[in-house]
Amino acid sequence: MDGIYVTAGSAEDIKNKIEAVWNYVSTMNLKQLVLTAGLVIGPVQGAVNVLDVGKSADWQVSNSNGSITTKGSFPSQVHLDLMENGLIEDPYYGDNVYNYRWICYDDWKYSGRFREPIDKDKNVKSHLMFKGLDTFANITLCGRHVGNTENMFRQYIFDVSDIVKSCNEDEPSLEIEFAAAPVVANEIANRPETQHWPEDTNVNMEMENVFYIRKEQNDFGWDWGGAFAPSGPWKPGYLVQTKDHELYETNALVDVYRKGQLSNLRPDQGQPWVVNVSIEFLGDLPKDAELHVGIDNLFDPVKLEGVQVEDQIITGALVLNCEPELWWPNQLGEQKLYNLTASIKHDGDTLLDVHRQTGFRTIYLNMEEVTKEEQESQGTIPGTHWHFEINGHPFFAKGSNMIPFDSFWPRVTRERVEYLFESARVGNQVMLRVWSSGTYLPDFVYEIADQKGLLLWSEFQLSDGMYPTTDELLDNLSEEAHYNVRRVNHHPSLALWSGGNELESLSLRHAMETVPKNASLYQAQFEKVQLETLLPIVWKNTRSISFTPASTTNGYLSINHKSSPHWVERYDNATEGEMYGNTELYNYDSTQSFNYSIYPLGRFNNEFGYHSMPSIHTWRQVLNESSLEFNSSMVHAHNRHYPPRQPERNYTLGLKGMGEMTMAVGNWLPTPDKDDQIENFAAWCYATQVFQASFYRSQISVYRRSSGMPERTLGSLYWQLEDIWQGPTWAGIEYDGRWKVLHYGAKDIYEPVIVAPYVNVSESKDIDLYVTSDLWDEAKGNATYVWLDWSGKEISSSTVEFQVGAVNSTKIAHIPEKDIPKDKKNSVLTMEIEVTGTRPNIKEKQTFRHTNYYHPVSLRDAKLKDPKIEIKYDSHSKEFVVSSQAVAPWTWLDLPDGVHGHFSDNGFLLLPGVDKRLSFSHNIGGWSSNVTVMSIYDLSTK
Ligand code: BMA
Repeated sequence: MDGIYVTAGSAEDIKNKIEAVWNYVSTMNLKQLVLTAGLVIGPVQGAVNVLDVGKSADWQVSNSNGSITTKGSFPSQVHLDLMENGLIEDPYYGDNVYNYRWICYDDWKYSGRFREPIDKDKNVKSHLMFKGLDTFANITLCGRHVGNTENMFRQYIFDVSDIVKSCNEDEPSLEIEFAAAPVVANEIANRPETQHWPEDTNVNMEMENVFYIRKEQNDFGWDWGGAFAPSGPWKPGYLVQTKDHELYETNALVDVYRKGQLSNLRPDQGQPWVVNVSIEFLGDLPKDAELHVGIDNLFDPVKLEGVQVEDQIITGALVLNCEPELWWPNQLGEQKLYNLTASIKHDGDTLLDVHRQTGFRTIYLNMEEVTKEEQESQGTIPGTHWHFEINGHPFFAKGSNMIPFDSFWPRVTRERVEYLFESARVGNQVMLRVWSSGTYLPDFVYEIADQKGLLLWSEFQLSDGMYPTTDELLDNLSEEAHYNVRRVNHHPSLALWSGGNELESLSLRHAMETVPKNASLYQAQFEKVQLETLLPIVWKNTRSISFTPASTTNGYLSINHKSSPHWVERYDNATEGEMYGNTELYNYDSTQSFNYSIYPLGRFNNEFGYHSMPSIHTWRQVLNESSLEFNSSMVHAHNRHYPPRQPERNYTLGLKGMGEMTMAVGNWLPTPDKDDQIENFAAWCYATQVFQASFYRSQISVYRRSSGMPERTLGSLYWQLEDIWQGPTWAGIEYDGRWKVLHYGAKDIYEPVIVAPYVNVSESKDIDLYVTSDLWDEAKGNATYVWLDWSGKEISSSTVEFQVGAVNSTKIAHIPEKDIPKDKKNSVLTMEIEVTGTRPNIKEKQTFRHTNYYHPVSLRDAKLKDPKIEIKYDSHSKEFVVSSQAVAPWTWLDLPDGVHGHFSDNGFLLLPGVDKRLSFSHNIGGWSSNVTVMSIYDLSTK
């Protein structure tokens, strides 16, 4: 072969394609590789003339009174441009969240001039296509009004043919004026006709009324991030010019499903696959145009029959007569992806090629009734299920909830998301919930999830509130839903469409309970949005993805695809003795954190958590040394739990949240008391993280064990995977990717087969040991559990053999309280299992190991010994080696400032006499000698 020719569209697209070519080329045994690049700006689809408005003009940003004018970028947001040009510091630094609040209360104008003339030929049709404008934009081209936008989640397309043809400017001007979103939201809220709900139905964070507008809700503040309410062209924009039969793709749906499949109904795995393709386009489609579809390595392009054309959408489907390799999520098999090309053809000419990478899988949210057979064979409590099934297999969904990666989306890079998702993947996570509100994720994020096997439970961007049911808002919402449902449907990682966050379990319930006489009105409003607006859009556009009206629900009473009502929601319509739906837990009374009776038992736990501090290294990114104190006002300024609910400066708002962390440490761990302020601060950060990790591990152990209990729990998604900024939050991964103790702790307790201790303190002090397995076949193993004193001396030891069923748990030992060593303060129970089993979709047997431990009194009260931990770096094996002289709980290797990567393990129990060897995920630099190590013993000097 002497050449590879690649055509690409956006910069992102070009980058992806270059990566793909590079991957391909690197598989070839080449002696020499000559790269030549011809960059063609303009015609990227057929001969269509496409100008990327960001790159074709020099942009300026100015505020409403013209006192600020600076260079702009596109895509971008005002804060980023001001920062780039040195007019402001990083908005995350110190208390800039308050200092820069003026930015979001001003109106901003982005103006640019196309450097080259645009085609004014009378036969040319011109459209401005904006992939995302945040949020209230007034667009002017060549001095003439183009249109307005009011939804950051939608793509807007404007026909500007007439404006372009009559434009007399040599360098045509494009101006986009963004109105201050918080001002607009308040103005809408104050209109006489605006709907309102009982107080506290809608969660107002720092700024109010965000639920009246279609903008990312956490832009107005949330309990883990500041309110910046940015504005600007946050996604690219294009000027698209077509003539004759030239076509340009504006969106495309690819739906892969089993023949006969419908959303929310169990797919029949015996049916052949169907591929449905539906392309939205600009341009005039010739009457007898054809739609062809091919999939690389599966079948050559074939012409589809029965193709339909409606408005600017062409749709056709194909039943496959071959069995492709399936796509499986992380831990459950391989992530096989296929490249699909759909072409619109006419007279033998290709008018448009559409490329999508997709995969073959069914993902089904099972909310069906628990059958008699399931009740009898598994002892499952009657009622309804609430779990996912992949390619016909129920599985335990291990994972977490995701929040936006940054308050400023344009600075989110592919590398950052790749690192984050790789952390989730190696953290043994299978599913991430794309929490609303947030935004709909960009395609590249789904792409990374496809590759890493992370299922993305996705949501419509509605959160913690009731929403207006005016035609205006519902139309706007419908457009947004239609666009996004179709845009991301081809990704095999897409797992669900949920109507939004806590809408039913919190907001609707609150409204109905607060003003009972309006209960049926509120219920009707909820159903208008969820069941009459969003559900039909999902069901009409995709057969492969299930819908649920809210993140936490009791499921449906009935569903019906053929006639209305399509969905009858169960709400609280319960039969005694039955169990339904999914659950959440937030309890900040840390005295109760390890009392299982507060843990909700249900079919799936989709949110639970407690906040902790980020590390001192992360704090250093935004605070000066004098503010590195647990209760400094600057630390408080970054603590949004609980949010101020007013936009003014508030340096004491963190008090309650800080107090909760202080009490949690005080209840369970030695209180840090170092003389040195910085050391003490670092110790506090670590201590809050240890409490957080131990609370989550306790809950995850219980929820996972419940896969083998009558509740048959099949999911645990903790709150939250990652941070949006540097602050005390529920995250397991800090803003720059640094793993907290939680992420290591979750990785361990999300291993496929685990052993864990269970003490139901509300009942007795007896200890039960259980093994829980996610494997899809029965596995066999043996366990050793040993009582030690804290110096590491053995008190007693036992072994046991066991079998554990598929996606199930089994009790392997019961230790009555009388068998716990007398000196409870000086004893720790360690347990270790070795299990032989097979991973799903892998035939070879494998050995799974897991260790865990239990101490009968808290670490605060335990008689810990000085472990005198030592750390060495072995440059031959590229491993860190730690050893101790006593049992060291939560041994923590601390990476210096700025180092990117993670250890193979961390936050573990270190036993004396053992050289624990740890590898590192990335290259190890000169910093290896700056890694420090500590454990709980080191918290207190007394
Ligand atoms: C739940 C979530 C989020 C919130 C988190 C922590 O309510 O859905 O809205 O950030 O708890 O409070």
